[in-house]
Amino acid sequence: MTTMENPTAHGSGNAATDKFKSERVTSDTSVERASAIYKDLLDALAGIVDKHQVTYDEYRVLKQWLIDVGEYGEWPLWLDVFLEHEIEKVHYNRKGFTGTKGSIEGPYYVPDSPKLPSKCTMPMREKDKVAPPLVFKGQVTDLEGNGLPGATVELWHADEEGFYSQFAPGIPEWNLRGTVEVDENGNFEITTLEPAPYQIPSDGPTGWFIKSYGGHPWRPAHLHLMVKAPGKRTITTQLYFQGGEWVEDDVATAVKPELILDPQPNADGVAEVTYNFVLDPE
Ligand code: MBD
Ligand code: FE
Repeated sequence: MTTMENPTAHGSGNAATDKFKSERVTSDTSVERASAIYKDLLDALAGIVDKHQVTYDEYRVLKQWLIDVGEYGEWPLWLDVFLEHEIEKVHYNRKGFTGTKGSIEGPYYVPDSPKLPSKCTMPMREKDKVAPPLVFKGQVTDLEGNGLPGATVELWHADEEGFYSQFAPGIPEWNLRGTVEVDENGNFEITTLEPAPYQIPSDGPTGWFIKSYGGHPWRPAHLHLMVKAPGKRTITTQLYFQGGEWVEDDVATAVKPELILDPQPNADGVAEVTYNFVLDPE
């Protein structure tokens, strides 16, 4: 593979930025609330400069890095890795959810993935099948345990090399993405692949940032999910794998103990796991 074909920070970052720009972004924040938030933001920045006696050289390096993040299109990546987990915590705490735990969406969700029946195999290439197959099944219910027949389970995840379709070149548009329509009892059974741990692109400003504080760029292997049902609150979450690398040390701080799967071989010797999604009322 040549460098051109590699999903560089520039390529995947710009794809994530373009995707975000195509979404409608508004908030009904009041002027009073905006004023309070901006004041605290500026106070926090001033406090850091004062606490660490930040120099002019350091200030210029910061300015250059901020410009670079924009030019590489990496703001969706940087923000989702370092800030979204805190936003997600506030979101679910404020709304008092008691159903399945959420986790961050990350930069690589694409809406309107092709519909798949309740028992299905995710779209994948022959070459993806070097990864071990995974049977992922369960039921979508309300808080009382009643199956929700109108629910959908949107699933998206990286391939065996850690690449997401539509954000790395040369992958079919909807590879490892789908919207699964549950059956009349809210059940689904999806055959997919066990994803590999994910490395944040390290050849761009987010990667330089991580290196410069002596961190690592890894996320544990994960499945992304968005579960919806009429009249219910949508859950955006991720599922991880027991004992997997980086589960205890996710660069994006997005693992919760309730979201860790422990698949076991089924009668065919294929790793299988059941996970039920419980949705709060709207
Ligand atoms: C990912 O796959 C991801 O899930 C997050 C949160 C950030 C970067 C890449
Ligand atoms: Fe991801």
